[in-house]
Amino acid sequence: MEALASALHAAKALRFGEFLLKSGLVSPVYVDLRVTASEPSLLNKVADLLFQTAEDAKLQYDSVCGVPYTALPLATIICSTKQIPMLIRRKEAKDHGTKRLVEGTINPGETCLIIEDVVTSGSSVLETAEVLRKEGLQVTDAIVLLDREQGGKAVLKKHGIRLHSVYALSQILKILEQQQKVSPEMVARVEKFIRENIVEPSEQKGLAPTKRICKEMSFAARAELPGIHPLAAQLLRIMEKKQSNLCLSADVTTSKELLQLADILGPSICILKTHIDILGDFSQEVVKELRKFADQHEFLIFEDRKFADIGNTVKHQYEGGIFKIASWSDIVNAHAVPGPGVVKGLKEVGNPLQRGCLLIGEMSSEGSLATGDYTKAVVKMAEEHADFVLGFISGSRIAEKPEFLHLTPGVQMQTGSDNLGQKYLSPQELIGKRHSDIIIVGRGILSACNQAEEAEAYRKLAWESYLQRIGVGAQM
Ligand code: S5P
Repeated sequence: MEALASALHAAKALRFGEFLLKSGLVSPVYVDLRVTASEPSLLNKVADLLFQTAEDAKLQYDSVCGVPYTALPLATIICSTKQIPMLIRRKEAKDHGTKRLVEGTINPGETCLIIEDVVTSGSSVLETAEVLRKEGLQVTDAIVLLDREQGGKAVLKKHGIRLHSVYALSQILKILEQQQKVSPEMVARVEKFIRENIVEPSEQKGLAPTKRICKEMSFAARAELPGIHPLAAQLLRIMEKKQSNLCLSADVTTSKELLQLADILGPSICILKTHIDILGDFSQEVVKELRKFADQHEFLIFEDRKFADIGNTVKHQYEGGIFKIASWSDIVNAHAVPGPGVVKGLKEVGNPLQRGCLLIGEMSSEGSLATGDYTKAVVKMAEEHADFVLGFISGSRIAEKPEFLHLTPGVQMQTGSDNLGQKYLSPQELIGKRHSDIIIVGRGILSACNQAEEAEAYRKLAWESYLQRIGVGAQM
């Protein structure tokens, strides 16, 4: 056990430092057993220990299935050396031929043992178990090399699977500390991280464990991410400083009202969103004044123009015309429906001016067509143009990368809808549960008798929901 721990550390299958996980968490430990594929003797040792663990637990099983992909070679070695039938789970069904999700001979009623490299939340083991169970197999036990002790065992237990691990993370830490490969300070950091990031079993019966990430990156930490768009970093710093993740949708039709809102509500907001083409008395003077308030009260301006044409046309719409949007608006947004040309066109104008763009991934209106694969394609487009796209308009977090900001409209304390299909959810739901970053509020504030007080109420609710989400707020 000690020798293998040391070999895993030497092979960099276990690393210590700062690692940005897919979830946005920064973890002090990173486990990547894929590297063992290039070290045959290590792979054999791992396979042997996995098998021994099953033997020690006196498990009875008819076949073995490795969770794809890292555990596939491990299952292969076990099955080959111990002469046990193997089943191979496909990640996706073949789109031609047999469309099987599991390859190998399936005898319904037989028991299949699952092999996995690392368990965190237990979701990968569960997914494989679910596929096997659908084929009529029994799944009662899983063997894992390393249990990160973040709640996966309890999640699996809830779904009728006993988890047996060769190592628990705390054990391996102790071994490496004794071998003086990891400092006591690092051990304490990892232990703290593990304690604070426990996944809880889902209340409902079903596949996915509740994605309850107790601690995720703060806005301040995200502002410092190496690849972040400078405007996103500026916005995140403003949010942290003003304790505001509120964007005011200033949907008014006169310049006077717009400037009054900017001045009076300015201190409560991080962004003021305009529909500049609904002003009946637009002039360049009003946007000049608006910029002054933006600088004075420290908020960004977001012209909600929703560009949706070919690159050459949007370039002109962004730069020229009467509005000259690029000259005064920090942020604009665009539909992805024309394809990447729309972003490329806007970028030609926006990038030299250090502007940024949000892509519309989802909409708050009833019957919106921006869903499913369309939304996924929007995320991909954003990733390919991250030098200009700083995030999304969406109903929830749609991209994993913490560099991207998520702004959500359709927000009121009183949930429901208007008579034209706008749907409203609460700030707590959107920030706390759907992991959006910024709420966009229009009529919820504009129709109040005291708009300043109402804006403050929305700011506080959204900010407290954020604090609670990152694990530093009071229970709400
Ligand atoms: O999906 C969307 C996208 C946007 S940008 N749904 C929206 O409502 N919006 C905008 O957010 C909309 O154009 C309006 O300016 C604001 C919502 O206003 P409210 O009065 O319904 O809060």
